[in-house]
Amino acid sequence: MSTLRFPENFRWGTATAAYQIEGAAHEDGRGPSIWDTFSRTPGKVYQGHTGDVACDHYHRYADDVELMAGLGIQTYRFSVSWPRVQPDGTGPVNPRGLDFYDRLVNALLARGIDPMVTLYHWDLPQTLQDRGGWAARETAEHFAGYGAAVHGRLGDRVKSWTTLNEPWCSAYLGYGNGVHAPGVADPGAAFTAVHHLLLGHGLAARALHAAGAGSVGITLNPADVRPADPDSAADAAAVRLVDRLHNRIFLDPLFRAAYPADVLEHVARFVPPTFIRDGDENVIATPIDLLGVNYYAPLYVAGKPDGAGGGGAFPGTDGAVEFLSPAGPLTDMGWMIEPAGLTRLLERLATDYPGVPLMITENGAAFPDRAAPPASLDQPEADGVSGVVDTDRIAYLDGHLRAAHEAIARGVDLRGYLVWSLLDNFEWAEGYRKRFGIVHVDYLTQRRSPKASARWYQEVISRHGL
Ligand code: PNW
Repeated sequence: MSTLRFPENFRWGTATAAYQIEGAAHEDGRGPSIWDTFSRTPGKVYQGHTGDVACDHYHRYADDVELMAGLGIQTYRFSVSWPRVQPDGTGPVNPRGLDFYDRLVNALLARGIDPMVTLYHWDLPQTLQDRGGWAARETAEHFAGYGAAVHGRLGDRVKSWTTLNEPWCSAYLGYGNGVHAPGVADPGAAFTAVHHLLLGHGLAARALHAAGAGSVGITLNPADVRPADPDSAADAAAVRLVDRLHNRIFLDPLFRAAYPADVLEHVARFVPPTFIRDGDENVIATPIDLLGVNYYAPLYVAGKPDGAGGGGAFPGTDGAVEFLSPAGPLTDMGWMIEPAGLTRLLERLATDYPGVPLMITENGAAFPDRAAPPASLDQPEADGVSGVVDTDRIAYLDGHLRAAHEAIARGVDLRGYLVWSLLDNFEWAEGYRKRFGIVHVDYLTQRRSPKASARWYQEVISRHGL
């Protein structure tokens, strides 16, 4: 008997992203993306790993859909590769690229799995980067055109649309500290990119709604920012600064149609905010149907009035803020495990930005493979089990689902939960060495084997609770 049941319409699923799983980087007319360029640049990605082959999902999508169906997955969140659909990011559409997503969507629907399309999960066409990327305003306009083209092909079957995944990462890691593609390290470019990403979201949301899209949303990675010392005024100031640059710079224009004055002041220290034009904020605030929340870990910060802080990915926090080293048991990414942060974050979003339903569009953990103890002689290993007994991942997912349930109990309108990720995959700058999958991938053979967590999740779904 389950003790924690979820609301009737609550959806269970998994998530992936195009560059992390598809491979087939040179097939069927796909153009290069900034991640192709970045991963080929020596020193940018662990051991020079690239997404050239990845999980070969482009050729194995049918098996992957069967795998999901077997696990009882209800919603599958995947992203469309912009340079597959529009090799130069603008201009002619490549029908063979769209054909792939057409096949994938049909396979999902045939197995009763709801497709949830993300239009942009970081693989910007290289041609657009050569013209300035997200630091250039025209990219926002091209994005809306691309989104309309994808909807034109899939919109008769796909009801659920997400414009961007984690613009925080695109802007701050891509243009601020250069840890992600395109590898630019320029504070002004980072803030300009924030605005053009949001503008692109708003223009695409309008285009999708005008074309009759069922549900349109955006996925953010808002942070649960905590003070190192709850009694310290300096730490409280650091929380406000990080909250401003991590959360409110995205959430306020999206849901209140205006950048906060303190955000604008901060941005103006690096770049004149003339790239924000009259009317932009209204475009960005185009009403949406869903806010996707990706949550992995909280952020603990301390204020350093003496300027001795280490700073972080945010331009202008250098010196003033110390990002604390995570404490307690950590995941393989070195990230903290604190499910209560998810409850706090969901409650805060529901309170400060009411009226938009929430969905956890990513939650999960990287852990190194741990093999099962050798099967005893009278108990052979169950069929189709990888031998990876990831009790650490099960504990992580279980804890965060309880935290999500707690948020629902406190009144948060939470519509579903998607595990990151279905498969072990290309973990960006970390390459293939970090494994987030509930299904193990052997990259030599491309063999997929469900881990213990996949079986556990299958049961959670069938019980509709814990
Ligand atoms: C998210 N950080 O990325 C992405 O949406 C996924 O593609 C990714 O695989 C997953 O989380 C796990 O990392 C992030 O450095 C990558 O703060 C890096 C950071 C945050 C999110």
